[in-house]
Amino acid sequence: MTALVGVIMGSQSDWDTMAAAAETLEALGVPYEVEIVSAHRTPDKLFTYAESAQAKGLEVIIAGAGGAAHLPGMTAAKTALPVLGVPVQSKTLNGLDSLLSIVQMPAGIPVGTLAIGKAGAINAALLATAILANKHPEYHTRLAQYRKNQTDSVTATPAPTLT
Ligand code: RP5
Repeated sequence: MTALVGVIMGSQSDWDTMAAAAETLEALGVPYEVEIVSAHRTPDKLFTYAESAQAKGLEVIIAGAGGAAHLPGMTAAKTALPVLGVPVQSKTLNGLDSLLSIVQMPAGIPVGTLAIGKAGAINAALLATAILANKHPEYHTRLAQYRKNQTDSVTATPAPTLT
């Protein structure tokens, strides 16, 4: 099945975080592809990826990066597709560097920026699916089921022995 969501990341070291986005898309039955695309180490690949994304059928791109996290912004600069940015939690500055690098885009080139780390990766996948649902209504149903499962999994008390 043709991928609708492209999940890209700046480095192999981002996979631990970005796998959460892939797993969430998997759970929702959204076709996706995964690739390492670095704004700094493979800049030409980034341009090619972003420029060809729409033509090959992608409808949303999730881009995760850490530190000087230029991948989401540069991807957004080279495609009109919606780009969701996930700030990866960096070792040195705990992801604040990643967050600020991604969120502070100049007016005119938007990146939808999520929370730092796995929560952001999961929410990027959910938001990507909600964007897809505007065109593919079956994803509305899957998102509703996801939320129902989540609600059902919340226990009434913090420990089974408490009532
Ligand atoms: C960024 O630099 C990547 O997104 C990654 O989060 C960070 C560190 O990369 P590695 O040195 O671990 O490959 O480009």
